Amino acid sequence: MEGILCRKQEMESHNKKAATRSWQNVYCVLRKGSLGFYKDSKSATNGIPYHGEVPISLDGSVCEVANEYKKRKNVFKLRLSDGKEYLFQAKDEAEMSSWIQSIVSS
Ligand code: I3P
Repeated sequence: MEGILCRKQEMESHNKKAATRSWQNVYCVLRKGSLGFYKDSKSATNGIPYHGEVPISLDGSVCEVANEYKKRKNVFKLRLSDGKEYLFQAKDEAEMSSWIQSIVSS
């Protein structure tokens, strides 16, 4: 699965808040067990990562609706085993659900 999501990093590790906290549109590519970030679909095709970011491993991650986040709609949370935490905003509820389902089962 792939597509544009708006992303905010909340945590850098278990006890450390992320330094860069703004929302950014990123083109997300989900492949077996990993999620890669790109500026757009063309960069994804060319394999040029967003700000040089290495795709994140989804092993041991938790992905669920971010019910506690009230500022935006259709936001889900991804918590990695290393403590990194991201919020992602999808364009609607259906898109949010398919991302969550795909991430959970990847
Ligand atoms: C952040 C930006 C985010 C905001 C975050 C700010 O500032 O305004 O939108 O998160 O608040 O730090 P900057 O663009 O200067 O990095 P929310 O949209 O969730 O409020 P936070 O530090 O309280 O997470």
